[in-house]
Amino acid sequence: MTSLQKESAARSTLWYEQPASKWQEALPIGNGRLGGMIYGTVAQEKIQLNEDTVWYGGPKKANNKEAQQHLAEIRRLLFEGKQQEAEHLARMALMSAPKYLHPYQPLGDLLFYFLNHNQKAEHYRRELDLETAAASVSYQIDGYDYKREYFSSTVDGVMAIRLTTNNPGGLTFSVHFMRRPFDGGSKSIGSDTIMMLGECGRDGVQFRAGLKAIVNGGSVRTIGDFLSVEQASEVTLLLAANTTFRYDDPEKHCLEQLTQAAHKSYEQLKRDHVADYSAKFGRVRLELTSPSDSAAQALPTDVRLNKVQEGNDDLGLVQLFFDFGRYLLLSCSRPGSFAANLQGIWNDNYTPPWESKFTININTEMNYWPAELTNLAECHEPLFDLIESMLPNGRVTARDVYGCDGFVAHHNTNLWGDTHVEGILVTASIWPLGAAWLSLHLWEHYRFGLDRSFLAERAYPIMKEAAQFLLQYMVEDPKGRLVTGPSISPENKFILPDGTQGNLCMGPAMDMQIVYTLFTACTDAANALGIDQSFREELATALERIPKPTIGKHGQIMEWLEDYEEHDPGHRHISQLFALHPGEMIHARHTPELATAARRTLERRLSNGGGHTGWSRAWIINFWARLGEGDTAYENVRALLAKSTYPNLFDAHPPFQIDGNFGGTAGIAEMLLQSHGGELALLPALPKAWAEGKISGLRARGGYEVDLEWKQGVLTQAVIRAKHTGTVRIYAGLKLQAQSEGQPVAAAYQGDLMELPVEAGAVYVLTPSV
Ligand code: FUC
Repeated sequence: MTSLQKESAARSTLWYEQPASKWQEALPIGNGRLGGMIYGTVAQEKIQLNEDTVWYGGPKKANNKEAQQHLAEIRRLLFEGKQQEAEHLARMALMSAPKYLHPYQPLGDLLFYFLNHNQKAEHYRRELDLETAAASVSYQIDGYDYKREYFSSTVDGVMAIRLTTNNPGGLTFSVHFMRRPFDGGSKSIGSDTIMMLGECGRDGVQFRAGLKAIVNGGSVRTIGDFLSVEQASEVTLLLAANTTFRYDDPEKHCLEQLTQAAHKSYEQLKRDHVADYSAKFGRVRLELTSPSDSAAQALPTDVRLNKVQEGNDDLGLVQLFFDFGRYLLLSCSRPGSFAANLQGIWNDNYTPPWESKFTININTEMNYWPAELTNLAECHEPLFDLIESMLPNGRVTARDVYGCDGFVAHHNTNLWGDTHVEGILVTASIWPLGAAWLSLHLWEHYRFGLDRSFLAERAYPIMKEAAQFLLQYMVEDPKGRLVTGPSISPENKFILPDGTQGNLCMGPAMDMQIVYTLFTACTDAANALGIDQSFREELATALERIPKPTIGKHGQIMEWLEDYEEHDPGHRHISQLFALHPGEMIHARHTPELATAARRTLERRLSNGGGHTGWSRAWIINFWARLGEGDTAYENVRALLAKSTYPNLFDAHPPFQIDGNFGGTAGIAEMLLQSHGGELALLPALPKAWAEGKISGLRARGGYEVDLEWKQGVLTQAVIRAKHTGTVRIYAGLKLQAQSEGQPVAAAYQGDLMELPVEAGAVYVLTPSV
């Protein structure tokens, strides 16, 4: 390794001097679909396994068919302020008591027992290299080197585990699969393969996992449930796992994958894996320069995290956390895989928190915030597949529950794309905006990439159905406004003047902001496609009649249609600021009064204990970034690391929930580049502490790729690669001049905004005017 390679390896490596003693210390690998958590224990290695379609039970067709006959009554009670009566009736009429969704489950464990490994291992190191998406463990016993490498290949569909030693014939171990509930046992296939069988309950998927050993200089055989490797110096284990969700015969598919992968050498498997992964990971590179970097890099990751918890600054750890978020997205959401659930794909629990499913009142959306911005647009694909799989169910729910056309979903969904009102939790369940918010992700994909056929064929039809539902479902309130309801402001309660508490309401702020954002997106999309004139008119009429963000008695953005007191002013959800992020109705410079109210809202939430879950803290980073408050945004990045991050850098809700990783990564990017409100904002929320640095490869709406460099807190250069011809409006807070291929490009200035004409394929270099 050259010193440059070493430095690069160190800057993007999580490493530890001890094996994982618990799951939150194990290191995640994944190929989008097949995941593993590496413990790295010397004498008894454990890899906890996941496959993204291993879900317990089956779909739930659970729409409450009696809902429609009671809807008008529930709405009337809410308009009349009869809170308790409305919730009492809604519980019975809209919800469905036993219809909670089933959980995502572990595939099982892979357990190893090594012979002659009870002596103390020396020079132990366990690491995860984010540049190559490979984990490794190395140690010495009796002066001999032992090394294990682990990666999960998207190219070959298998996990590869490579064990080597310079102790000739020094590798003797047994390995087997282990699953507790619904364990269908294992069988051997030939002398070098074992296969685990099982199913997840009566209607659930059936799964298979196969493990094949390829040894060099030793032998392999099967004994009982085990593969036994004897006196080898070099062993490659290949692991495949599949379920009946995707294949009629998952066992056959496992064996085919194993056979095909075994045709390649280990080196070839790794080369192909690294080439595929690093081409995507390497699109973005963040460098935050700090004098203490090399000292910090010499420390293991858990020690660095402890120091941040003690109050130290570590910009290298911020960069590592950012890289880790992109690594995780590439490892749990690839074209053809299932969408990233509450835990991505990594879950060791048979009854996981919130079923490790898709909570779509913030969490699943947050998972995908970094996808476009940090140049991993293809990782967004599985979410689009999930939305498409929800569509047929969502149409039935719209018709059966609300008597409306179009596409509706509530706050949770699962492997089967269920859309009904789930469970009996009044704080969360009756929230029919899930499809609307999700469908905005299709629109975002278009805004960043400007792929017209994607817009015409996939995005717009779904957005339109989500909007059609809302057009029919909304009702007129006593003031003549069009409002949603019965609904909630996830998942906060209000207090009525008479002291009654409630969740259920008409027209909560976030609902109306989502409606606004979806209706304007549909209008823009139909305009771009030159279609649906009369639908656009319908949307325009409705847009005029819906309530807009309003400032309340505390100077805050009101969370509900009435200026109620919040039951929990420090609530983790800050739904009423959807309009600030990811929405765009509130803009730091374009709508200064609303921006001030948004700031006040955040201050109130934070001073009342808000931001206590990882994802809530991550959202707060994005909010402050949008408000242009870099120092406050960074304070919250530090709080996310210090209070809500486990030793393996997984986000802590607590317990583990991956949204905070993704929301945090998006927030860091959002501090450096924004592209909402019709302009590119360069370094819009740069904290003082990030005085010098650079970032390359971020993407911006409108079809741009952007590199930025700054020194002493001031932009020194921006590079814009335009994918489309047009005019880009740029806000940098200072006057810039532009060049392309060494020639000056004339740009106009409108106030603070530079208007730069760009041509598709050209590269523009912007520097401060002298
Ligand atoms: C929402 C949040 C919780 C948790 C759950 C999965 O209900 O309010 O904090 O993140 O989703």
